[in-house]
Amino acid sequence: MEHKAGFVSIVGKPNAGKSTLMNILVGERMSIITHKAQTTRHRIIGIINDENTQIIFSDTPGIIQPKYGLQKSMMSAVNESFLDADVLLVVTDINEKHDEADVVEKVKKYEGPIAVLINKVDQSNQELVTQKIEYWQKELNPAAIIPISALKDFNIDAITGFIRDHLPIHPPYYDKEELTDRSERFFVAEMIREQIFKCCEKEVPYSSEVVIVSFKEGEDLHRISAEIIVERETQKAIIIGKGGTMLKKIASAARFDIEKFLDKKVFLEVFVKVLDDWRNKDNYLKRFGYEG
Ligand code: GDP
Ligand code: K
Ligand code: MG
Repeated sequence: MEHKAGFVSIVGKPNAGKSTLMNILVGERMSIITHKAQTTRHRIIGIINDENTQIIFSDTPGIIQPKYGLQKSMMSAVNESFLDADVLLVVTDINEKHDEADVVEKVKKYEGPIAVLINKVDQSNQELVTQKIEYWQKELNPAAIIPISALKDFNIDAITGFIRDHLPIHPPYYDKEELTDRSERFFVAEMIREQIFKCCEKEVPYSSEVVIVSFKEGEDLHRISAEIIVERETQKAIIIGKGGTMLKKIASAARFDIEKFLDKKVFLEVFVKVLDDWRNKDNYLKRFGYEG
């Protein structure tokens, strides 16, 4: 049997369930997931392998109209992910109230096989499923429309089946032991960022970035030092909290996840720093790994 390999992009609106899907497909907690929109900022790849196949998934930020520099960079990550995709997965929330003309417009430019995944069917009914299938058939006429629940692990095999059917014959692109192209540092930073999303309200998570300042691997313990970057002093005060309680909460929850992820005891220090308006400054965006 010839080896198949290829790139699969996961796109769709914010909160459709792209990161949840990516994680269940890859079987690792790789992309950060929260109920807030715009949590995923970078393009993240996750890889699954078996003897004759290698599927390389890209999770992407949700499709929106960009308003500031960071969002522009996020949208170029989405555009970029279309280019090398062999298969495109368009994730849509079955209970999405807004029309998805922006999604349709973007994905229409893609010429390869598309599967529309109607997600969160656990929160819906057959009638609505039928209605949504008709909508997507009319708007996009994709190669497949698959009702799924990423959260409840429903119909996920149908997705991998679709991908296998459409994957080109190609040798593996990555070492078969590799799960992702991202470093441990990246995931550690993401786990801290996830806790900021969970613990803080409104603008604060969106204005925050996490930088790993040092990562020292020890025999029994990893020593990790991180900085949370915010845009204003007021945000810094919120993240630190009264008597440092908020920062303690963020750091200890993050440490719990990081220890599980690294399978190692971790000593985690977290500092908070203000960089005025960093989301609109190219030099900072570059430094934090957002390409223009
Ligand atoms: P993304 O912005 O598209 O990456 O969406 P996320 O994966 O971050 O998920 C957004 C929210 O939807 C989270 O609260 C998820 O737990 C939830 N979610 C994702 N998939 C499902 C699903 O199949 N069913 C239900 N009920 N909730 C889901
Ligand atoms: K989200
Ligand atoms: Mg996401």
